[in-house]
Amino acid sequence: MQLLEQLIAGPLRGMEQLEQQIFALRFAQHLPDVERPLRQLYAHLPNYDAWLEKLITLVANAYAARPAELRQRDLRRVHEPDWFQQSDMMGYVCYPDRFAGTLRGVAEKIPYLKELGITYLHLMPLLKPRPGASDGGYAVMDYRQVRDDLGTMDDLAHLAAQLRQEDMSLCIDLVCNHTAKEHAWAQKAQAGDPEYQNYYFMYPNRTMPDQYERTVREIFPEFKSGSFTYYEAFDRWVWTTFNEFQWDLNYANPAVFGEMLDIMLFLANQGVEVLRLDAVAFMWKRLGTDCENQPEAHAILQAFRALSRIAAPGLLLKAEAIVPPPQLVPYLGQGLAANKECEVAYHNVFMVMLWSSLAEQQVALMTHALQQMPAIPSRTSWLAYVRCHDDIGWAVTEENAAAVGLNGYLHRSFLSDFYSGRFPGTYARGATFQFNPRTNDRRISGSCASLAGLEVAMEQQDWAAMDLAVRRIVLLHSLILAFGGLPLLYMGDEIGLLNDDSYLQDPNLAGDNRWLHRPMMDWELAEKRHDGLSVNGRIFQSLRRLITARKQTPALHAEAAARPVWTHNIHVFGLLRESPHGRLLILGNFSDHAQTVPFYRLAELGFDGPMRNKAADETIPAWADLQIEPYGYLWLEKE
Ligand code: OTU
Repeated sequence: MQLLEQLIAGPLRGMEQLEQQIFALRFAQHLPDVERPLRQLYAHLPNYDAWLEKLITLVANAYAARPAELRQRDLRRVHEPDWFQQSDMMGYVCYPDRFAGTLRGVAEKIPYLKELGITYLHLMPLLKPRPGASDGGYAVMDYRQVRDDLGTMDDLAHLAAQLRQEDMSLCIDLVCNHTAKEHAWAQKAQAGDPEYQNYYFMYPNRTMPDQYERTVREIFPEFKSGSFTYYEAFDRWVWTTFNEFQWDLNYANPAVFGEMLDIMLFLANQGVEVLRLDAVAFMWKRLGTDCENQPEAHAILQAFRALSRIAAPGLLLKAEAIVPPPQLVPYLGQGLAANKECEVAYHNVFMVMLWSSLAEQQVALMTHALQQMPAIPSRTSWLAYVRCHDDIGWAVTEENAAAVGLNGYLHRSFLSDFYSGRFPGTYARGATFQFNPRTNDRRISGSCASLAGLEVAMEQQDWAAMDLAVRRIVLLHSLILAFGGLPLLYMGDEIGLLNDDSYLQDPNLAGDNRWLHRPMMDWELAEKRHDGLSVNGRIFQSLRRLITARKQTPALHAEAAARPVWTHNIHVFGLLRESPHGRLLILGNFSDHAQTVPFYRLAELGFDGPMRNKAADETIPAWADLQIEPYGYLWLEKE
């Protein structure tokens, strides 16, 4: 407690007594959760106690610097901790430049977002990237500056305030696993400063890199082979998991942890409410392992959370870990850390299964795979999404495939063939990303609409095919909206934007076909959104109706478990939601033919008699078998 007195006499000196007391309260409340992971990470180091004091002082400084309006919002969040789990939450993800030119431009588009019912805006990487190729901004050279052409840090804070006015929360990326090699730390390391060389993993020869490379995965095998890069200028091998210009940070060095925490709190004080922590699985390296999902990576996140709760408890942490379910779920906290790690995480498996079911027109694999997912802590939530800026990697395990009579390897191959347009008769148009000849792994790029068949249908002027493509797009979204987590709509999908190959003209982008599905927002096309007879208007209006329906369905609160159920029709996916707010049966027909769910099965699940279909706001007198149109969907609630 001596430290607390020092803080009150120091950084918190100018604050009102009540504000100081609030700090003291949070400090006492979160200290055990701060100390547990930090001891695990750094207690063996000399000067650990002095370092910890400095760290807490940093937190106190951030608290003192936090604008009053944000401190008030913190209180609101603490009083309503489930705000991000509620059914009125709706996310939108876009590149600020591609959506609206600049941050000021984004502010001008707030009415458009409101029209869609958006309450959460994720702006793709916007902190100052290295010049030239920057992996879409995931190579940051300054975390305290905004990308020049987008605006300034003040513009960002202003935009956050404008969004708050409209009850929208701002999310941005924090690329915490690596920096650009142009970052000031990396520059000092290159100049030979041993203090900063210890911010990264640098080796004088191949001894260690060779040992590590025996067990680590290659993430971008087409961009470069191996996880290390040799630099002649300073004669070192540097750990570069992703691109050559992205240097992995060394969190075994407590200075790195402190720097990143300071940056987090700085961004939170600009009004950022959610930080998407990039590539968190890779934050700790251990010889003899794949260097992913190590216990220490979790400890880092837990410590980030507990410390940020003291200064800015309104801040949420979002884990970006595209890893198998048993490794993924712990990012939401497990055991002692349940509810005490990240609040939200991407549900990659659900996304993959949506596309898998669509290609197969069958739902056995999705039903089984989702049934295998461990439960998540009550105060956390999945992010449910159809598409994002990245490729789709076929996260289908051998076990799950085998359980439903499929061969995992062949099924993954089929999916790659189907979505790259190679499979005979496929409607999809996409591209292969990062072919790995050693595993035959082929990930897929392509926009939602193009993968769902809209591009081919438009080219062929085939109206029936266009209709089916629209139905597929809406079906997938109806499921992410009803899943119960926080749904994320990816920019342009609401108007069916197609693949865009203009990236091939830009030498900084041409080598990375993920840009195929990162188009410029087409505002002219968006004008058609009210024209229900146009393809684009049909998609927009269907999604908007569904978003409205979601907001009016409190049973979609994320706290309730969603359990996949067999519908006794192999083409129809069923999801049962049991919530204190009510029971819902979500149905989705993945086939291009009408399907029937037998009455006896509905009755078994407790869904017989008059029901409300919340997705279309209609009453269904289900005393007989239920007919579902091609790619149709229902959100059933008993009257
Ligand atoms: C993330 O993705 C970003 O979403 C990508 O856009 C970046 O290129 C990358 O990090 C580097 O910053 O490999 O294919 O398992 O968890 O971290 C996407 C790897 C990726 C993923 C993820 C990575």
